[in-house]
Amino acid sequence: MVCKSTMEKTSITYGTFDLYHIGHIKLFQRIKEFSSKLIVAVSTDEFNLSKGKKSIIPFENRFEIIKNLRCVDLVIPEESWDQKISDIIEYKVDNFIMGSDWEGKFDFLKKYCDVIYLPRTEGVSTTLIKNSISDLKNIKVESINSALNLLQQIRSQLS
Ligand code: C2G
Repeated sequence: MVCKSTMEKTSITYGTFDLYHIGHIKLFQRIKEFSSKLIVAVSTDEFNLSKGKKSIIPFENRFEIIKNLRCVDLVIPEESWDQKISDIIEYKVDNFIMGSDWEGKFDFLKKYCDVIYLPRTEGVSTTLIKNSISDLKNIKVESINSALNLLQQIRSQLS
């Protein structure tokens, strides 16, 4: 069997990549350190619903963002849990790579290619970003309410 050098290897990774952040780019950059080709499968909105996820950024935009990254060579839609084996065969994938929150979940793919879990980037996630946005919204609502109360107090003192 001809042993490919690192830089001739094709890697694939899957994800939603909603509210694209540094954790996603660091994953892609680390994958490209040992692969010449990076394929990214972006979860469609319909597939996300089956994952119990609703992304803020629609699929078309998430797909376009990832497609325009210098470190990404090909982007494909992820429409089901079951497409990984056929993707690995179709694209002659050497490495299936995911962040460590998926540790062990895709070991069944070891029959088809190397399976690698890379440490997640700590301190950032789409969920954390969503929570920060809703916190900001709440603070804004609270401050508007307190301003209205103050105005009403002033009005009642003036009348
Ligand atoms: N990730 C990371 N560091 C973070 C956040 C995410 O390394 N701080 C990685 C995750 O481990 C995953 C990838 O980025 O490998 C995409 O994460 P999500 O967009 O949350 O994707 P997910 O919902 O996990 O979908 O079939 C696999 C699924 O589609 C994965």
